[in-house]
This record gives sequence, C-alpha cells and structure tokens, in this order.
Amino acid sequence: MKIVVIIPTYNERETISNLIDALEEEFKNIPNHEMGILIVDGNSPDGTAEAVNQKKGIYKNIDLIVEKEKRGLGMAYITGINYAVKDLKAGAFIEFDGDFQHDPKDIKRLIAELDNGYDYVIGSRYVLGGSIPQEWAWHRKLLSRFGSLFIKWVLRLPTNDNTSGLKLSRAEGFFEKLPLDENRILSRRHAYKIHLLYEMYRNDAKIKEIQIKFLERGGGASKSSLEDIFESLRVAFALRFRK
Ligand SMILES: Nc1nc2c(ncn2[C@@H]2O[C@H](COP(=O)(O)OP(=O)(O)O)[C@@H](O)[C@H]2O)c(=O)[nH]1
Ligand SMILES: [Mg+2]
Repeated sequence: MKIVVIIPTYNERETISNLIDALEEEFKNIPNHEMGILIVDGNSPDGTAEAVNQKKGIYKNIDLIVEKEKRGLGMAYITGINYAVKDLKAGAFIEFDGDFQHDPKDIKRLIAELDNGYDYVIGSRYVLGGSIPQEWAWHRKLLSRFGSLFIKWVLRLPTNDNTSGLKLSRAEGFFEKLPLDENRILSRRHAYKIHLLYEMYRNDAKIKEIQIKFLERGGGASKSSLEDIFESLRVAFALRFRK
C-alpha cells in the first residue's frame, strides 16, 4: 500500500532535514509498503521549504506544498490529507509533527497495526508504557492528562489519548466521510484532531492505541497556545451537542 507521512511545518528549519533523513532510514525497515513524505509548510520565513527542497534532490519520495501563509495546524493537515489521498493515491496517511516530538521509529509500529486490520492507529501517551516529556512543568502535564480525560468523558470515547498528534488513518472507507474542508472542520487549529478522531469513531473505524513516548522538541518553538485549549473544549462540546 502507498502510505504517506504528512508533516506540517512552520519554522522548523532546525529539525526538518534531520527528521527527513531519520524517516528515510526508517522506511528501509518497512519493505512491504510504498512510503512517501508530504511536507505542508505554512510559508515559513526561516527557510524550512528550502531545506525540504534540498532533500527532494536526494530522495524521490518527498512532496512539498507551500501554503500562501500560516493557516493553522488543522488547515495544513486538511490540505495534506486531500493531496495525499487524491493526488498521491495514498491508501493510508500518517499525521506526524515536524519538530522531532514524534519518534520516526514509531512509524513501523503504527503500520504493523494497519497490517493487523486496524483502520485508525493512535500513538498514545496515556496507555501503559506511554509518556509525556519529563521536562514539562507539572501544570502542563496535568492539563494534558485531564484534557484528554475530559474529552473522553464529554464525547464518550473509548480512547485514552484524545489530543495526540501521531496517528495513522486508513483512507479507504473513511476519507470520503471525514470533514476535510474548511467549511466543515470545526477547528482550523490544533483542535481539528478531536473532530477527526470523533468522526473516525462514529464511522466505526477499528481503533487501536499503541504506546508512544512523546519527546521534547528537537529545536524551535511550539505554535500551540492557550487559545488551542479553549478551542478543544469548544469543539468537544460542539460535537456532543450538535443535532
Ligand atoms: N503549515 C503549518 N504547520 C504548523 C502550523 N502550526 C503548527 N505547525 C506545525 O505542526 C507541528 C506541531 O505543532 P507544534 O507547534 O509543535 O504543536 P505542539 O507540539 O502541540 O506544541 C510542528 O511541526 C509545527 O511546525 C500552521 O499553522 N501551519
Ligand atoms: Mg510540537
């Protein structure tokens, strides 16, 4: 199957080249699938796209979309998912961060569960063996843990990590059912994740959570903010109480 790793970037020049090298190395351990990388860059002023273009000269399985401007994480993924499935003919796609917080070695573990028949594989920080960065301040750890629990409770979800950014989705049978345009997605930013998770669940995807260690950033700075926490609550309630 063709599987595309989608990576949104905004000012990730410090990490993106090493990340691409690490992913390409890992792909060698996945001989039964055709692997590709799709970077969706929000027109980063730091030259992230140039760094990606250099790697495009070395590896033949990299695509790059440069958006007109930074439009939010959700919009970057929507652009990437549509391109991966419609243009690159991906049978599955993986959401993956561009800052090394996700471990390239987890890719083959996600794919192993796809091969086992699962439709939606979540890299989970909140199942046995999973973790968040030790360096995080206590209030950040608490917010992340209770945020996931709260979303689980509001939406009656079976899953434990409901804001994880690392996941694999099977396209066939699900792509057409997902709200993958700016008029239907309930958040253009980080909270888009909750909406897609909920739709996969509602559409009876076979879901599997596998433990991951969420790492500290490899460099650069986070783009998420307090606003994203409020948006997550808004999206959860909007889904719960929609007609
Ligand atoms: N294209 C694009 N990428 C983004 C945007 N916001 C965040 N990203 C990228 O998405 C990934 C996850 O974002 P990050 O800020 O690390 O979120 P955090 O891990 O929740 O703090 C990183 O690779 C970011 O560079 C955006 O608005 N547009
Ligand atoms: Mg990050």
